[in-house]
Amino acid sequence: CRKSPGVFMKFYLTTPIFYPNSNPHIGTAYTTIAADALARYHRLRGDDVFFLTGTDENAQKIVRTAEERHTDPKDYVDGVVKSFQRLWQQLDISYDDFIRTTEERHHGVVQRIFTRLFEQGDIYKSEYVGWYCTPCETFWTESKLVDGRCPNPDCGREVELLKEESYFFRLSKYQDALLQHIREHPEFIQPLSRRNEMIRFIEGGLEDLCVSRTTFSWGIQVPFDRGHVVYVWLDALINYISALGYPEGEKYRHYWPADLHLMGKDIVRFHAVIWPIILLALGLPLPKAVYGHGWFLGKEGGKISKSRGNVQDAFELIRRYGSDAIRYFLLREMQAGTDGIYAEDKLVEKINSDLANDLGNFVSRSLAMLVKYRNGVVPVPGEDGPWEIELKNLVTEVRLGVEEEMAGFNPAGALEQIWRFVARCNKYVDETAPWVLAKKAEAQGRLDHVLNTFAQCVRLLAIFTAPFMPGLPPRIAALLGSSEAELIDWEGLSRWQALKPGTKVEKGEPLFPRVDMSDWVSR
Ligand code: ME8
Repeated sequence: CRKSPGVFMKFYLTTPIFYPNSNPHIGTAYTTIAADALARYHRLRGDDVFFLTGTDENAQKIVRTAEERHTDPKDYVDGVVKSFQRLWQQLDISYDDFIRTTEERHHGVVQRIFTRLFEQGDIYKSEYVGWYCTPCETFWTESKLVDGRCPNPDCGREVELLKEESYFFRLSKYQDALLQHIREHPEFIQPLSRRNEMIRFIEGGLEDLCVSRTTFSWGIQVPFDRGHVVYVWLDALINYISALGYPEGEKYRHYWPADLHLMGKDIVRFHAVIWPIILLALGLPLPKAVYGHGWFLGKEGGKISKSRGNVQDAFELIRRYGSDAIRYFLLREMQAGTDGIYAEDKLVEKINSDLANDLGNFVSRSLAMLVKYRNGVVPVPGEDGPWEIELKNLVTEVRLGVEEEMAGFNPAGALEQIWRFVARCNKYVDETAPWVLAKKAEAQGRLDHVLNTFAQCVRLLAIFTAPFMPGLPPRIAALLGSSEAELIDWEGLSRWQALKPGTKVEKGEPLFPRVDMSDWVSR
C-alpha cells in the first residue's frame, strides 16, 4: 500500500470473524486493535477505507456449547455477539461493518457460491471417512494425527471419527495456479516466514476438502441437498465478499479485492490456500495481502486462549487502565514475525515508562512551562538553532519510518519510530532548560522560540499517535485550544507552525497517571 503523497486510494481490510462460542479476550482483541490502527492511519491519510469485522456463528462448537448450557444456539450467540460489540466499542474500534454469518445477507451468497461451484464441477459428492477436531473445526487424515489427537500444536485435543456422505471441493485442481500466484506476488502472504510455510504446505500436495456435514443441522443448508450443511470454514471465508454485497453490490464492485486480511498465524492456511482457491474457481481477483501475526503468549509460554484458562477479562482491564493504554501495550508488544508476551505486570511497566514518563511527562512538562512563563499563550517563534533543526529533521525521518512500517502492516515498528521522537522531545526540554532561560532578561526571545517549539511538538505527537490511541487527539486538542478535526491531519506533520502564535494552551491533567506498582502487586 505504498503511495506518493496526495494520492488517495481505497483500502479494504478485514479481521477474522471470531467464533462467538465464548467471550472475547485480550488475544482476540489484538487483531482487531491492529486492524483498527491500520484503518485509522489510512483514513488519516485521506484514503477511502472499509474496515470489516464480525462473528463466525455456524460452527459445530457453537452447537456443542449451547447444548452444554441447555440453550438455543441462536440465543446463545446473540448474547456473546453483544459482548464482542461492547468490547469493540470500549476499545474504540472504528469498523465500518460487522457481519454475522447467521444473517440472511450472508446465507444467500454462500448458497449461491456453493451451487455455482457444484454446477461447474469443482464441488462433487462422495463420502468422508476421517477425523474431525471440533474445537479447531478442522478435518484431519489419520496420518496427520499426533498420538491419535489433533496435531494443531495449540490444541492437541481429542478428535472424532467421521464417516458421512459429504461434498468435496477440488482444491487439488487449483494447486498449480495458486502456487504460481504466490510466486508472482511476493506480497500476497506476509510475513516471509508464513509465505515459506505456505509454499511448503502447498508443494506437499493439496487434498480435496470436505465441505459439507450431515450430522447436525445448525449452519447454512446446501440449497440442492437439504440434509447437508456447508462446512463452517467455506461459509466463513465468504464473509469477506458477502458483507460487500457480492456479486452485484456497489461496495463489492468498489472495494474488492481486499487490500489486507489480517489474522493470527493459526489461520493463515485457510486464508492463503482455501480462500484464494474459492476465488480462483469463481474467477475473482485474489486479496492483495494475507498477513499472519504472532500470538500473545502468557508468561508461562502457552497461547492466551479461553481453553487454556489463562485469559484476563478484557472489560476489567479497560476499566483499570483505559483503552488507549491497552491498545498501546498490545500494539507495541507484538513485533513483526514473532509472538508477544502478555502479562499484567508488563502492561503496568509499559504504562509507567512509555506513557506516563515519556509521552505524558513531555506533554505536561512542556505545557506547564508555557502556562508558567507565558500565561499559556503560544509565543511568536524566533530563529532555529541546531536542536530545533535536529528535531525537525527527525520529524521527517520518523514520518517516513512510520509510513514504511504501516505499509508493512507493522504497528509495533511504527510506534518504535514515534517513540524516537518522544525521546528527542524530552531531551530537547533538558537541553534548552527553559527554567534557566526564564531567569535571564536577554534570553526571553530564545525562551519564546523554545516554548513555541514545545507546543508544535505536542501537536505533532497528537497526530503521530492518533491511529494507535484514538482517545488522545481530543484530549490533546482540548489542551491546545483546538479541535480534533483542526489538529489531526497527517499532512500537518510537514507544517511546523500549524499551531498559531497567540493560541491559548492549558496544562490539564496528566494524560496517563502512573500506576502504583505496590497497589498492583497487592491486588
Ligand atoms: O479462527 N494472540 O476464530 P477464532 C493473538 N472463526 N491473536 C489471537 C490470540 C492470541 N493469543 N487468540 C486469538 C477463527 N487470536 C475463525 C476465523 S475467518 C474467516 C474465521 C486471534 O475466534 C487471531 O487473529 O478462533 C486468531 O487468528 C483469531 O483470534 C482466531 O479467532
